[in-house]
Amino acid sequence: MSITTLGEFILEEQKDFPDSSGELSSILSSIRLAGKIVSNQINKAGLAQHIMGAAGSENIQGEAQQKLDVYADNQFIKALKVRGIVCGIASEENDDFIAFNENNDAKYVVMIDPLDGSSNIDVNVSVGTIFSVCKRVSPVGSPVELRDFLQPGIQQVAAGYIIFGSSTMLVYTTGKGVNGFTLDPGIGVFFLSHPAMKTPKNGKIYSINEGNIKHCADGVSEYVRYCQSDQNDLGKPYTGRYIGSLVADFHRNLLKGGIYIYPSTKEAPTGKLRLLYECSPLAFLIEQAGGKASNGQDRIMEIQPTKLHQRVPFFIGSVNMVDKVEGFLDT
Ligand code: P6P
Repeated sequence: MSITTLGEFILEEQKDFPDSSGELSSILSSIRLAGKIVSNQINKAGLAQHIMGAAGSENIQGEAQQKLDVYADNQFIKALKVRGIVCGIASEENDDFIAFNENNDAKYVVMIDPLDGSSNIDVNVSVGTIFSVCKRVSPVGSPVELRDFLQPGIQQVAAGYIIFGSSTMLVYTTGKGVNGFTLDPGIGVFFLSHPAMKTPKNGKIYSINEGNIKHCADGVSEYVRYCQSDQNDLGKPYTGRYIGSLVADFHRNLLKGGIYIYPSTKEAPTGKLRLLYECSPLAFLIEQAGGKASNGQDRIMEIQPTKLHQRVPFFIGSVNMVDKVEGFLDT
């Protein structure tokens, strides 16, 4: 089997891009670079935390130690800005979008959650980066505008995630299927390890924070009871798996089949997860892998964003499982 690196794969795929100037490839390469840098830091987080002084103190080089999610945010912003190919970024870590005024001639914008689930780092649980790429809608040559970011998921030209787990993997799509690359930390290269990823139409894993069950729509609790009963399509209870880290739950369900649910709750009436840089990119990926993503009734990819950090209820995974829970919500 040929050993394909992420770099070779990006170049190969670039031949089919409508914009063959290589800008999209350069964006993906920037994300690859920042991903390696962040992976390196995460893998020694425990060391930093417990041996090189707790976050907030000075590290051994005498630098102020940054929290890893701020650190990750800075790395992705730097990597995307320096190549002049992105005119602005919307990040979970920043209230407003960041305009790269020196890149007004660039055609793309990036939406990113630089380190989702970062509170899990202290307990050594997998975390992840989620990213989405769109072409700007404002005139090239002018400063980036809010409307460049408020685009529905169907306008994405690329989307993906990096999972920092037992290994670091980068999984992405440009609309021609989903491919996964695993980092060999010894040589700092991502290798194609999961070509043409497809998610099973059915699964037996459901991921939801069951502590919210009493505070969400009846259809959701009815679906959870269906999963836990012997009267479901499996004839036995599904497996409940909820890591509390979206990228980790999503990645496992993508590979094995399953559903992840973050519904609207009393605490989070419009859901907890963000449309632009969590739900839309993962929806692009799951649809490309043969799955489905909705807010319980509408396709995530067709929701028109109105705010940068807009939250939506999120049902994503195996198509038959999303259909099933939508049926319970419909009643
Ligand atoms: P809860 C992490 O904060 C996150 O955004 C996702 O990664 C995760 O799935 C979810 O929130 C966990 O939220 O309310 O169940 O703790």
